[in-house]
Amino acid sequence: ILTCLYPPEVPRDCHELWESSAGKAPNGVYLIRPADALIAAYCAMQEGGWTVIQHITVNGSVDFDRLWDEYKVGFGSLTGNHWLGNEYIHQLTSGSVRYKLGIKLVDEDAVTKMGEYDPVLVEGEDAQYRLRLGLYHGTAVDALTLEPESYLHDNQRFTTKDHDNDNYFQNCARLEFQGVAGGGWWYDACAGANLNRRNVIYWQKDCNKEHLCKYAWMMVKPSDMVKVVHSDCKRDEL
Ligand SMILES: [Ca+2]
Repeated sequence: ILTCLYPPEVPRDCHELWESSAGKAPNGVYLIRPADALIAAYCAMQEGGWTVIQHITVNGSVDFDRLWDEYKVGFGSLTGNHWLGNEYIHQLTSGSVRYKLGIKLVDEDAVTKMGEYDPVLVEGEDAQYRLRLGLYHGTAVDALTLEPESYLHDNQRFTTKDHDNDNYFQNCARLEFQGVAGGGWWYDACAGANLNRRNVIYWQKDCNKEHLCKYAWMMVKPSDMVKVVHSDCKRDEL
């Protein structure tokens, strides 16, 4: 059991860590190795171990109006508001294991809404970290693959204030609301959802300037649709 608390190899993601600890690992910051490089990530260990790729608190102190290279490698505090990094999100979702994307939204009355896209793939930097999403289910509205407001985020490339890859004649990441720019996002022309605008967490009718949300999280973990390869630690247990 001790070897399971200290697995011999760095886990690929939080789910593998959850598995190798028999579900006992607590929430917190862990070292993971999605590809070649070791990175630190926040693990939300409920429901099988989610690797948190984004967390924002409305009007928090972390600035999300950042450059391409900052979104590439991540910014903020892993225990608080942060972006894990497009390169690592790409590494996590583009391996041999199928991943899903989890969205968690909490409004000012502490009402929580959830959603999942299965599968999720964020393509590489050569494809401007294009977002590819599968089927949705959840209690929140599907704000990324439906387009009731003519904004479709699925299949869009990532845009930052210094890299305009969106479908608008201006740069969506530079458009301000009450003096705050939108931040990096998979914009269309521009948004039916944007979890990186610091003063208004936006998710169609669930979170907007009339119905304020206080917190949002984006998380990934292997899809239930695939059999996960067990670590050495898990085999020892069996
Ligand atoms: Ca544009």
